[in-house]
Amino acid sequence: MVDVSALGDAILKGERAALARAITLAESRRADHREQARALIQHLLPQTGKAIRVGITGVPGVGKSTTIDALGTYLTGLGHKVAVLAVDPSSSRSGGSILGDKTRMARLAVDPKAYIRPSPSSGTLGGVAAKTRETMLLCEAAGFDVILVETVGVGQSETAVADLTDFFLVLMLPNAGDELQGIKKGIIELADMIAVNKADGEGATAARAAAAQYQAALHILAPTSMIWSTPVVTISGLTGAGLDMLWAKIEEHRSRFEAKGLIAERRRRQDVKWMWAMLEDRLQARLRHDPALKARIPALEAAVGAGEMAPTAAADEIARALGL
Ligand SMILES: Nc1nc2c(ncn2[C@@H]2O[C@H](COP(=O)(O)OP(=O)(O)O)[C@@H](O)[C@H]2O)c(=O)[nH]1
Ligand SMILES: [Mg+2]
Repeated sequence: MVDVSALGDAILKGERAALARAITLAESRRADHREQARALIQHLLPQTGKAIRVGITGVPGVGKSTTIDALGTYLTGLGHKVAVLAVDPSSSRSGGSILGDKTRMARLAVDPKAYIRPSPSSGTLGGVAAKTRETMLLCEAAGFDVILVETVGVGQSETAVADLTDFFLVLMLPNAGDELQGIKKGIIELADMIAVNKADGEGATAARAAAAQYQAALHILAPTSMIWSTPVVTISGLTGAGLDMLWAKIEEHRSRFEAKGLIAERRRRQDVKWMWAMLEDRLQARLRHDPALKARIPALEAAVGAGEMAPTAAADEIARALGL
């Protein structure tokens, strides 16, 4: 049994081992561990929420890890404490997470002011994102004031990460011709900023051309906001060029939105979404794991499928079994 208040105090003091232990509890498959993690997070809740939460996405190879390493190092140099988390719903299948190779984050991995945590490996995107959200809160309690959440463009993971963060950064490759084809309208709408990476050496000219094209595409696709129009910048994660400008933009967004209370509003909206997402996850888990239901559902499904039972009647029976 974990002493929640002792563990909480150790986290608030910034003890790494305590933070790692708490995150392990939150990620555990055991219900009693997760219950303890929840109690701990509830206990620490007043000390959370003070970080800038930034989501970062882009196709594999665009340079997310390289950029996070450079950006994170730049930020710890400014005195920030930086936590790097990941949402990678494929990690349980592939056996490795997108943060698995710390070689791409060689500087940050040994930086005492940074903390890198790979994606939890669990079945559902909802489950992975919920755990990452708890990890984020624990990192905030431990004093990390910048949270970078990396995700790859698979399924709905971008939406999940946008729902975790205050600012959503989309990295793009310079060869815009192909890339523009691949732009999903939804991603552009989620983006608070687009950064064309690899704007160095031979790639610099192509990156600038791509940025101009994305800028034009944004005029057509992006929703207009009174206080923010999605900037398009060029960066090099490799050389670090443009990362100071990129961070300045993120801070500008932060101060503009904060002044109007819009960061707090975005987070409250996210919290309500999370409440429902977690409830749906638990209902789904009940549906899948309740022994009586598990035994009964195939027969109900078959009966409805064969036209022998009305869908309403079957839904009623399942709802009754769930106590609804
Ligand atoms: N020239 C150049 N190469 C880069 C840059 N950023 C990343 N790369 C290279 O692109 C490849 C993929 O980078 P990585 O950070 O692993 O991409 P990720 O899959 O998005 O995390 C690696 O070979 C990097 O060295 C950059 O800014 N400029
Ligand atoms: Mg990577």
